Formats: sequence, structure tokens, C-alpha cells
Amino acid sequence: DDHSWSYDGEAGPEKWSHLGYSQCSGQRQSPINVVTNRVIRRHFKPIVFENFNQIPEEMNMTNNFHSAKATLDWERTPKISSGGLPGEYRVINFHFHWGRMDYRGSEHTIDGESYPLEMHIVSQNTKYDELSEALQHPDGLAVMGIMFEVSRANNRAMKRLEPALRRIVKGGASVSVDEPPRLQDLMPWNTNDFYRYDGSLTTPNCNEVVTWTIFLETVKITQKQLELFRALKKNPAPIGRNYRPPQARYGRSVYLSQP
Ligand code: B30
Ligand code: ZN
Repeated sequence: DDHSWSYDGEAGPEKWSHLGYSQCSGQRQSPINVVTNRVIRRHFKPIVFENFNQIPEEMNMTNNFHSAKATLDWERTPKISSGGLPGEYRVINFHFHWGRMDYRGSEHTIDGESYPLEMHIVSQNTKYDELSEALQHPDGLAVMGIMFEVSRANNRAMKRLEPALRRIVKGGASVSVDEPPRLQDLMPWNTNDFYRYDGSLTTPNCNEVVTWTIFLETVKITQKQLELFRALKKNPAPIGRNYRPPQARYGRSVYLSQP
């Protein structure tokens, strides 16, 4: 899972489409900047979360050279549906995007403002058996984006990831999380207020298959926890930053759902 693309220099985001990832120059790309006075208000039903309050049987944290990614094993697979989603989706992983400084890091921006960390919970439409198949259909994936803010308050769920993050500093490293948190505890309380738009994977091949949900409520993280992400390396340099800049909207609608 080492890559020819990167986040700066000759293989940076502006070059992805020229490196053979032609979909990265499409007209349904992610992330975007959400302009709050241009969003369309729409009352989607609440997103229905199934099995999000479960402790995973197993959680593995991997440094895949471009992010820290958690893969999970469950007794009952967490799923999301309703909430205007075009199907039922099962969670397949979560991972993070960050920067070198607190004023950058998130992929999505709100009125031009970045957050220091953005978590993506990636789900696959249950009508597709394989990820490779889901990546070929416009309703293939649903990703929920969660923004983090630095606070001195202790984030207990994130605390459970700390030992694993310390052990995956090296690119390619993968470890088991001893006491995995509930997915629910990594998420905001209020999941009824969210932005919604049609977009893509934010990394090559940039497949235009993602229904995006960005929650308005943020989650807190300590400075120390944030530094654990910044310490992760590809070989031998730090990953440093792993956010793609906002992409053009090309007339797409961005919805705000608030009950
Ligand atoms: S994101 O949430 O838009 N950042 C994928 C899923 C979600 C996002 C980005 C990518 C994805 O499934 N990519 C294809 C599989 N990847 C595996 C991976 O996640 O680690 C293979 C790859 O990219 O070539 Cu490195
Ligand atoms: Zn992501």
C-alpha cells in the first residue's frame, strides 16, 4: 500500500490527474469548502445508526504511509441508513487527515476555516459485496466526516487509540488496539445536524462514488493526542500533512440538514 502520489511536490494533489489518476480532475471531487450562506436547507430524516454502541471484537491500526487507518472486526457490523442516504451502508474503516500546524489539517473547510484533524468513517453500500465493485458505482460509498478541535478536556475514546498510535510511527506498521473504543464514542453527540453533498474519494483514484456527510458538531482532542498523528512517518520523513485542498464545486448542491 505504498503510493506514487503524495501531498506535496512533484506528485502532489495538483499533479494527481497527470500521474494517471484521471478521475482526480473530475467534476464531483472532494473535499470542498462549505459556504454556509449558500447551503440549501433540507430536512433529511435522521441517519439511522445500527451497532455503533458496540465494543469491536478487534481493531487494527495501520500506518499505510498516507494515514492512520483503523480496520475492525465485529460481532454485529455497524451500519448506517436513512438520513437521505441512497442505500444501506456497512462500516469498513475509519482514518484521519491532519496537518503540521493547528490551523490546517482538515480536508473539508467551512467558510474557508480548517480544523486540525478530520476523521472519516468509511461505509460501503451493502448491495455491493466487494470494495472494488462499490468503487465503480456512484452510490458505492458513504463517508462521514468528523471535525476535531483542540481542547484541554480529556477525550477518553481517543485515549484508547494512543498506545496504538505510538506503535505505528513507522510506515507500514500495523498493531492491534488493546482496548478498542466504541465507534459512537469517537463521534459527536448530535448527528442530526449535517452537511450533505455528492463527492469522491479524497485520495487517488479519486473515484466519484461517495455520498458525503459532514457533522456540524465537532469532537475534542488534546494537543498531545494531535501530536501523535503528526509524529507518524512514511519512510523516513514524517507524513507531515495528508489533506487534499478543497476542490471546485462545479454547480453541485450542498445541503444542510437540521431538524
Ligand atoms: S476518503 O474517506 O475519501 N479519504 C478510500 C476510502 C475513503 C477515502 C479514500 C480512499 C479507499 O477505499 N481507497 C481505495 C483503497 N485503498 C486502500 C487504502 O485506504 O489505503 C487503496 C489505495 O489507497 O490505493 Cu492507500
Ligand atoms: Zn479520508
